[in-house]
Amino acid sequence: MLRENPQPIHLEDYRPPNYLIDSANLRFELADAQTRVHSRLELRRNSVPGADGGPLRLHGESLDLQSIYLDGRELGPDEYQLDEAGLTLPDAPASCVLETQVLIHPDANTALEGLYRSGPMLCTQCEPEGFRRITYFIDRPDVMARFRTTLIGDKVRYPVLLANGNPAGSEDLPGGLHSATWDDPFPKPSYLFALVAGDLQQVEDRHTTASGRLVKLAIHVEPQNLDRCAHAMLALKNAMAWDEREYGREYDLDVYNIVAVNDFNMGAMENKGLNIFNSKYVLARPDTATDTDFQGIEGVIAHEYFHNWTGNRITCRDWFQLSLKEGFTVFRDQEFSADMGSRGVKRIEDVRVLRAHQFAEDSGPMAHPVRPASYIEINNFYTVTVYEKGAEVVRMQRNLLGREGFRRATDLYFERHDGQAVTTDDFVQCMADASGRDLEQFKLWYSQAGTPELDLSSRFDADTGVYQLTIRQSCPATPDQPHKSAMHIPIALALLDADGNELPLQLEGVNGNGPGTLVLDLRQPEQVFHFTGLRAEPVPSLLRGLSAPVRLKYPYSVSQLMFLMVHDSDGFNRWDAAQTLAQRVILGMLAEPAADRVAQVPAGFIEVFRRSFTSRMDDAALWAEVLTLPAESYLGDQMQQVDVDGIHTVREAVRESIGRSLHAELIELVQGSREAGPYRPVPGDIGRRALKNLALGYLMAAGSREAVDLCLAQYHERHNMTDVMAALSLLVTSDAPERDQVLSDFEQRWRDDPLVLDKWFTVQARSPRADTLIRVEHLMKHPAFSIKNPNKVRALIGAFTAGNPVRFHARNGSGYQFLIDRVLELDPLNPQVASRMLRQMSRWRRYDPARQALMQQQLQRVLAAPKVSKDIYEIAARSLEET
Ligand code: B3K
Ligand code: ZN
Repeated sequence: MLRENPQPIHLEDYRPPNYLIDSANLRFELADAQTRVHSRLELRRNSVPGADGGPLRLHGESLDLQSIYLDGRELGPDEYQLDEAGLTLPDAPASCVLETQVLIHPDANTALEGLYRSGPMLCTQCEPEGFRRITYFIDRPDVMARFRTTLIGDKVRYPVLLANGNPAGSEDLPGGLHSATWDDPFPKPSYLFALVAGDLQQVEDRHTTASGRLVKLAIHVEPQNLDRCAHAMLALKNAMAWDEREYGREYDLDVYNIVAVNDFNMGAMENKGLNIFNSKYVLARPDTATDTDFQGIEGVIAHEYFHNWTGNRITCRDWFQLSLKEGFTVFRDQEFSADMGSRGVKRIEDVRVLRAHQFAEDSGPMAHPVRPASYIEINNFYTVTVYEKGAEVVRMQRNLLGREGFRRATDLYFERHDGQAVTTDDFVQCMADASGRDLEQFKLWYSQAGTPELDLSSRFDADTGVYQLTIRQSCPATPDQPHKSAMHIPIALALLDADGNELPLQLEGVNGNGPGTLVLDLRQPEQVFHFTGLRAEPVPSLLRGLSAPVRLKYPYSVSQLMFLMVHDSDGFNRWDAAQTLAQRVILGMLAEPAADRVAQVPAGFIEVFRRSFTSRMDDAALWAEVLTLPAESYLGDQMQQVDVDGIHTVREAVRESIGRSLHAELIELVQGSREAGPYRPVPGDIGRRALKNLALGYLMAAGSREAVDLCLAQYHERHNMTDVMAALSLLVTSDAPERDQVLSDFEQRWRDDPLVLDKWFTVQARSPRADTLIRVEHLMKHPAFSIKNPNKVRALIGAFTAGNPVRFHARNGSGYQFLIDRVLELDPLNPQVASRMLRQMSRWRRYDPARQALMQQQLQRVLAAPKVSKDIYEIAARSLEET
């Protein structure tokens, strides 16, 4: 907590560490209230150029130092200096052994960083800078040590004792204690350290790697959850096989342990050989988890597994390079999920997140490059830009190099940098060296913030058969970057004939382009491309699969959009055309006087929906995406000034209109898609359920009693949680007299199940009904709610502030006040979660003057509060900075 304004740390100030740690020998005497940590570090002065020659400095925070020995001799208080951030030894020799003993207090640790208690277990979270809350250490990722860890604890309280690496012995000790030792042969940074101790049971399996190594896999959970691990285990095995096949990467230890905990600040953590997971991303049974949950588990299990190579074997030199591991690993998990399920739909889901959250971040006060240049609190930079835009930047390199070229480049990366802590430049260098391509200009994607905009125009000359495409690029200013340079942007496109066939592409000056997709290299602010040999004017299918994270403007006509929506051979672009069309309809209506709006849903638009709902059921999942209207927050983002209420009203009117006009077709679709047979989270079934529940949503929007009955039937049938939640959330937002009854039925049924009850909190917090805030405040007093549990905070408070624009932005400012009250309440307990919640206010300049004033006032409260964390200070200060 702060006394004066904290100062930023800059990438340009990076210096190599002046000491390295070769080995770390740790011994934990575990107890919930107080744990004693013995540490023995072998240190040596770093001789690389640039490392400064200053004294040995170790990080340490909130540690109660008991003793300190240097090369076997106990140091007196005048031989070292202690401050609130660490320990300095002015006279340490060039090579030495440092032994310390500290006391730490897991039970009192509400920040969930370092060693803390979650229900029946002790566990850790060290990334990025949590290890310094466990013991004194040089806690930065470019200091990689070999760790050996011994855990000692009560046999009954902590029957299971886990740490990184391979098991290296265990024994019974007097006094009801036992111990286990773990040895990790791979040098690693301290952020990858982990331990878990508790009363857990495990689901076991095994995997034999391509080269024949047998790996024991185990998922450790509280006993009541043993029947919810099968999906996570399957995902892990699939991920292991996929990484061997797609990247030639094998697992390298004898065991792979996963532990599910209920109190966790984010999704999961890739600690070497001992992943710790938010239980939300492990536990699933058909009656407790939705299709989205099943897919989330598959993706996150894979993500953490993939980190073993992209993050652990090769790690980041410093935290500015975070996207080196996160961007690449997100790209890898996206591709894995695409291979396991429906590729087109996966891309749509990923782009939806990118556009809704990353584009928004990139155009607001928190905009930063994929490789940030400075930060106050690094925890604030685990962002959609570092993760999702970072993944897009890797994807573009794959697009530029092609599949095989990219594989050669990643092979080179793994070979060249194994065991090292490196930078994003090192990564791009491997891409360039393996392919012979010049990627210097491409590197701007890492250092330049903001979403580039492409302005396209075309001209067809019927006489010569030449189609001319002009592309202009620009990028809006972002904080600290008023002027932008032209980027290297891969643009995938196809030209379609009147039947939707891809035409042969002959790009002037380039040989050998066949039919299909061509990737253009845009490097200049403006470039003109000529396609020759065309008989008629084609319809361009542009930026296929979103080949670059940019905004695209092209003057499509409504009929061209309708054509692409149905005929584009690129499924992603079919969806994109539908989104553009829906956006035009909704924003067009919004521009009309309010009184005339409802009647104006264009008939043609409804017709497209009718045809789509009734004709194209071959790829239901894709059609469910195509027929979903853009989200309110995304629509708001397209406006000069967000009209919160207008968007909600018009979007609902369009939904109502679809529901009313297509009543018969939708009823038929819903009735024809009833569940038969056991639940399976496979693409075909997921798609069918998605389309059915979308149809049900349109029917409910039209207020039909038949729809209410269908929802009630689906809810009470309880075939699977996807259908139950779809029905429940529709009923909750409706005026159906049964709504409270259904809500309390759900509550009774699941009152002892924290993950399922989170869903119950969320549906209520998201309801656009007028009394939602009152309900949310009331729910905060529910016995199952706790502000100390991040999942509960996200499920209730986060769902309201981030998932309910029309109520959060209530004209009287009550939503803003509620959020800041919660942020200030949370900050002393858990600054990371408080800071995440606060981000919702950062884009206050996008709203009307009255709302701006209210939000500004609330943000000021954060800066005026007597003691706040660096985390929330940085968000509030940046949000309020003059532009
Ligand atoms: N690497 C962790 C994130 C740690 C976040 C710390 N605030 C999870 C992941 O990306 O896999
Ligand atoms: Zn990650």
